[in-house]
Amino acid sequence: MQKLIHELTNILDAQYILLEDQDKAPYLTDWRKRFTGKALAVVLPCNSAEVAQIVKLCSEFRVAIVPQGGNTGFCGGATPDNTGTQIILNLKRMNQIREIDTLNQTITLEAGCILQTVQEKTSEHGFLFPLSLGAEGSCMIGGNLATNAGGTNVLRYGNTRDLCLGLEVVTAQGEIWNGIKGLRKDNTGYDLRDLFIGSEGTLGIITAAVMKLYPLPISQWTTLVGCESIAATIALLNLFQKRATSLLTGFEMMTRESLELTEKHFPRLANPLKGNPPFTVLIELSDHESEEHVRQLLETILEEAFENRIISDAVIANNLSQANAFWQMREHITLAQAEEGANLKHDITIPLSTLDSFIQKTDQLMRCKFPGIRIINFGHLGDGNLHYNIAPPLGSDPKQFNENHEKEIHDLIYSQVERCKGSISAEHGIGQLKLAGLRSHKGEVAHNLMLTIKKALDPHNILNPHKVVSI
Ligand code: FAD
Ligand code: 2HG
Ligand code: ZN
Repeated sequence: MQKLIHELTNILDAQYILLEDQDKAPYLTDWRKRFTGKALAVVLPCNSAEVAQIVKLCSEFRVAIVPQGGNTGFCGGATPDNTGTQIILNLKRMNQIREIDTLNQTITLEAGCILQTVQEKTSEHGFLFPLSLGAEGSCMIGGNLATNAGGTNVLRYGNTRDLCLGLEVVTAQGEIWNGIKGLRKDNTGYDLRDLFIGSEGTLGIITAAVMKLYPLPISQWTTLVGCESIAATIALLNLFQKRATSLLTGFEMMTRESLELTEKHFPRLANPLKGNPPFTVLIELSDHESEEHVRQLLETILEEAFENRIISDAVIANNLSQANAFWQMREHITLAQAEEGANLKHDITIPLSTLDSFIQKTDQLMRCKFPGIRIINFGHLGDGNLHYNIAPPLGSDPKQFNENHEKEIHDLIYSQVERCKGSISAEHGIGQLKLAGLRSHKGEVAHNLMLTIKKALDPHNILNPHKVVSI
């Protein structure tokens, strides 16, 4: 391995090859502190040519590479194993915006650009980059593409995949595939771009991308609404979809238990709705016409919802800071769970038509089998995406509880997901966390096709081995 390290110094300045334990430490543990690994080195290339040379070298030495962006992923995809033989290739130095094309409404940017920086830069040019998620201050575009991240704007603008027009990728052989094109139509054979998106660093290293931009809305209105049942939240969603159509840009659901936990750790973010109703929905409308137009529309729809007894309470944000506070309350549920201690996450999608049945049945089974557990259920209801997370009973030791019950809890919840024809990963991916469950969830045929693709593109298994699929 000394020879590999020596040859790396022919590619990168020594300061960008981290070898000391204290220098490597920040890259070795995931955001949730669920996985910790060891690494031979952490390398920090600054352009695609350097990435390609590193991959070529690692391929010759058969040394595995773990690509890493902001290290905010939830499935341990960016964490190496504990052999100390893998190299972490972090893309944070590749953070240049190459071009903003205002006529084509696209941005060409490098993988290490931080999402929030991209949002800010595009907004300075009068455009919206619609990808938005709680980790936007630290996650990177390459990581977003590699996980096909979702977030809070999916119901209007789609997942990261839907925002991407072109990619530049370093292959497992250390070649650079230049797919940097800003085309909205391109039917020239197999879709390589879509193959790399969502592949979590197992098929190639994304070094740059062309992403779509949209006009900035003139006005946005945010409201919090109380509902007594999940069926009512779905009826409300359908009402907004019908009346507001494409103006509906956010529809997030939070249960009473989720917001109780947020209030416990962040008292300033208590639910402003009286009595913290069983279900609180955060709704956002975005308009390109005028402030009056969207405000009136919102009020009309809420009136109809009150009349039809779909909602029991509503509060409309009066200003930007109140709207931000509503969003913070929503986004702090994850942070409150982290403060509370170890928990079990289930990032699932269920068709809206069976969501009510899923929640009723799963809640009932879970509470009966594990008395005292707290079901921290919230998520992007507009996409049928629940974060059906489980916090251990108050007073119990979270680590011990999870050790004793993790498998049983996952099995119970995922069996209900299968019953309802849902997905065991809506937006966070597979990584190492869900590797074992993928085969049975996808079925033999789909799983074998995935293995075939992995073997064909990465025959020496050097790109993020034992993540997503294991060959
Ligand atoms: P990392 O965590 O560094 O990596 C994730 C995976 O991508 C790994 O498998 C890694 O090997 C691979 N990878 C990274 N960069 C590259 C590259 N350039 N080329 C190839 N492979 C690469 N996710 C959502 O989908 N929706 C949410 O609403 C959401 N909210 C979140 C809120 C919080 C508070 C946190 C902490 C996380 C949240 N996430 C969410 C999860 C996470 O932010 C996303 O998965 C994000 O896309 C990961 O980006 P990253 O740069 O941190 O990637
Ligand atoms: C969100 O929607 C993220 O806030 C995190 O996807 C979900 O904490 C979670 O489980
Ligand atoms: Zn989410």
